[in-house]
Amino acid sequence: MAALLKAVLSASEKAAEIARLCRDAEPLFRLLVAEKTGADRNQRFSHDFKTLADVLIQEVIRHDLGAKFPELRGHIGGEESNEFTNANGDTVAVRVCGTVGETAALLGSVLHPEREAAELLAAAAHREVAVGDAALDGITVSIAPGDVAVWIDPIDSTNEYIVGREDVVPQDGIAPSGLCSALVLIGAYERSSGRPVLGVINEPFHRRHPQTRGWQGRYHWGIAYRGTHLSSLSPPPPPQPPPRVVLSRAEAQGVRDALASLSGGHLHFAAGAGYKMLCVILGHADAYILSGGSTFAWDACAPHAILCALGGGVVALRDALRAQREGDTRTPPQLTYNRPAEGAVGAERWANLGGLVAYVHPQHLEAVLEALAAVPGL
Ligand code: 2IP
Ligand code: CA
Ligand code: CA
Repeated sequence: MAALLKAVLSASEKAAEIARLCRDAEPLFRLLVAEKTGADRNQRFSHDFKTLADVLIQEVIRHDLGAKFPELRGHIGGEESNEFTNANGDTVAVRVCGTVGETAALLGSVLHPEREAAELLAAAAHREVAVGDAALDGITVSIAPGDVAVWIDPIDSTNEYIVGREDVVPQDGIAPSGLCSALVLIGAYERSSGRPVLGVINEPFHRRHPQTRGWQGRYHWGIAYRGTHLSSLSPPPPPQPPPRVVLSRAEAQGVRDALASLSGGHLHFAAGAGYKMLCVILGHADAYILSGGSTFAWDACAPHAILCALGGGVVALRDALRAQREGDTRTPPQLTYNRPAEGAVGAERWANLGGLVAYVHPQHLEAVLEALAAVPGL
């Protein structure tokens, strides 16, 4: 009875289709290009449009999950607010309406005069997307929707999505940038404990079909719920030292240097917080380390659930280092997703302020923490 998993996978597939549509359908792509070239007159409009793609995807996921599981309504959060100011200065709350015509009219009021774009998006929002995945049939774990809440990042790595480079060559399986790092992330966490329990990562731009040249996506999932650990991915092979690490290009020099010594001088850099966690999930890297607070609950929840399903996890870097300095030898606590940061406002309430380490093997987490112990400022 993997009803929740099936619903989240279907929602992620629909989200991926909308993400591909916005790149492939001419009237929609024009708006993305307008964002890139930044022609003055279009700038505000295209910025709004870009946000609209994100907002609409989030609203579609929220709508579809809430329709299937009324217990989830009011417990589905995400990166985007659904409030939009159109070119006339009117505020519009973007949502999926009862009919495709109503949704098209609502989107039309945001995208005016781009009616065709509004109609394309509305049709995609109302399309039935079912996941025919035989691997799901044997899953018996049942997660009560009333016990969980959901975080959505409708498009992670928006910059790469807009720029849309397809020619970036992966190094050791890790693409340093490019469209493939744009991902849909949907994670569920237990309301009472805040622990991640179910995660889906959808890669809308996994590869071009060799013949048709159309985009082919793929998804990965994991469940770590009350002692049950299941994933679409095979368990990782035993750990091999030294850990291979992946970092943001924004990472500070002290952290880079310490990790370079740890990993034999070879660091990987990639765009997208979700993509870097995916690299760990897929075994292309052993750890993703971020020293700053530039990720949020919606970036980490879905990958974290998959990492837990594989025996790994995500911890707050600064808390883990502090515990280590105080001589605490226990495994550091995992990130949780149900409590906002005290005193913060807006998105910052949900920032992972203490940075993070994502890993599969606890031995690699230990090695990373040891390597970073003496970095000034951490
Ligand atoms: C971003 C995105 C960025 C990432 C940042 C996230 O989310 O994943 O790529 O920075 O932390 O918050 P970096 O690439 O340096 O890791 P979004 O694209 O959804 O804003
Ligand atoms: Ca993000
Ligand atoms: Ca995003």
